[in-house]
Amino acid sequence: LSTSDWTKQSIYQVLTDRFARPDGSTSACSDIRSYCGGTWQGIIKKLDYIQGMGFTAIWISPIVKNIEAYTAYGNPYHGYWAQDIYSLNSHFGTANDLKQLSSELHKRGMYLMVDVVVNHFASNSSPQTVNYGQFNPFNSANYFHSYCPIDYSNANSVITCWLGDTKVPLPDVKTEDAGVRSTYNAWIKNLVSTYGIDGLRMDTTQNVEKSFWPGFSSAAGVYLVGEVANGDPSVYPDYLRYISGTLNYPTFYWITRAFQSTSATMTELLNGINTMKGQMTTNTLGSFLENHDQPRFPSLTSDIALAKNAIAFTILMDGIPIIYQGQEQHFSGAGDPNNREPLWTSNYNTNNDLYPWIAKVNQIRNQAVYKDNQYLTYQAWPMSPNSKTIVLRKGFGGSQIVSVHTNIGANGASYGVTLTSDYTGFTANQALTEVLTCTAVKTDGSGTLSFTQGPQTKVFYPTAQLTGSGICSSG
Ligand code: ABC
Repeated sequence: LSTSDWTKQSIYQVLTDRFARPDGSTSACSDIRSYCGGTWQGIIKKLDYIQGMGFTAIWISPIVKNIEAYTAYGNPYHGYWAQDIYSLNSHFGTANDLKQLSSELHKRGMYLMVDVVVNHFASNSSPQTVNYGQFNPFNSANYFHSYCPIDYSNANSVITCWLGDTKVPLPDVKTEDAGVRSTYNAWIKNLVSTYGIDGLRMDTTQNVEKSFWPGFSSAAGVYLVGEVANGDPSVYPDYLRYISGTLNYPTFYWITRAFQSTSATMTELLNGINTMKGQMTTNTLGSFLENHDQPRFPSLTSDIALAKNAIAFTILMDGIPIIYQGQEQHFSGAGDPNNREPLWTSNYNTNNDLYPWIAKVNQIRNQAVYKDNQYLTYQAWPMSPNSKTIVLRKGFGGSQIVSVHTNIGANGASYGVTLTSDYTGFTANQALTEVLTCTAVKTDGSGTLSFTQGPQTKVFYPTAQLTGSGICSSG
């Protein structure tokens, strides 16, 4: 699937071992640092749950065979500790299971993104005693940089030194070597076609030299979203010259800080978005509020109104929304591995606060994309009518979404907001729907929109554009 086709999608991040067991059992996992039993067959059985929230794609954990060892950090249930890239991780299923997952997704018009690691392999040993013979295909020390721990103040060290630590070192592959590159390129080409993979999430993008990516991308032939784990927006424009997209880490930090507390202001988020959009096209970035590496948002605040605002903002801003499994259940695990709760303990509840909320926000974004093929090319225009509120306009006049997000929290006092037509693009006496409550509203004779803002996000959209969508019962 091409980059422009991916910009239309909405992605649900699945941690394969923690999403669903194939037998549907929901008993607790006895060791959160070991395999808990989720598989590709488990995912297949729960695709309705994912699709019911309006997602059009899933991103799954790395699929290759990992080391079989109970290390100081447990087993590689997460999939990032490769040993043999030509075999699959049998804990997750067979080749046929993975092909079936891909074809079941495609039957639904959905897409498969696979997490891929090229930067390193893993070893349950000290860095000095790695047995390179266990790796396939890079089965000797010649294929790896010699050991050094990463010094983050040194750019070359970030690329050539080893991630992990002395308990579980991650031997760093010589991705600059021509032979290694051609092996990886042939491998990814084959992997993508064998399993019908539509996109790749590239692990540790910052830890591989940039010149690796163009050749790998063209061999893969699909959209790549690179994990640039960096809060500094200034590094992104250059990455986008080498790779089709990246995760939007800077905005992740800003959204988190804007919504994690009722005493925060919107200034950093507002300025950050304006800075980024001035430097790059942000539509191919992956927007997220949570992932399996960061403390979950509800570990910072239990206020569900703040979670709802932050999630809606993530979905409606520029870029491809990515929601990490468990967000819809308001899971609150903090650091790794506590942020990797098995989802089945929720019994896949669809009648809570957040599951239908995410569904509605995805649905209105999907509708806007469907109605106007220019919707995604419009770079969202943020505006802050007061320090507690950020408004986002996305879309050209006639089919724009204007969403209003606040951090006053569940117990905050309502207040009035007025948005003029030179910002919103709404016209005089235009019929709008606030789609999260299905409330009809109208602009005044000069196109101004006035409303009372409470703790929840509001999403305004032209009522005429809802016809046929089923949203707010428009038939
Ligand atoms: C295991 C244990 C942990 C233990 C650790 C030493 O070993 O579980 O409890 O603390 C996988 C597993 C992990 C496992 C690791 C290491 O492997 O999932 O459970 O941890 O064995 C990706 C994946 C991640 C994965 C790997 C490794 C990479 O998403 O799940 O981890 O394949 C770096 C990498 C990044 C990586 C991340 C975890 O570490 O670049 O690719 N994620 C700074 C650096 C970043 C660095 C980050 C985290 O610290 O710049 O490069 O990411 O340490 C902002 C700055 C950022 C800064 C942050 C902290 O602050 O702008 O630059 O990031 O303000």
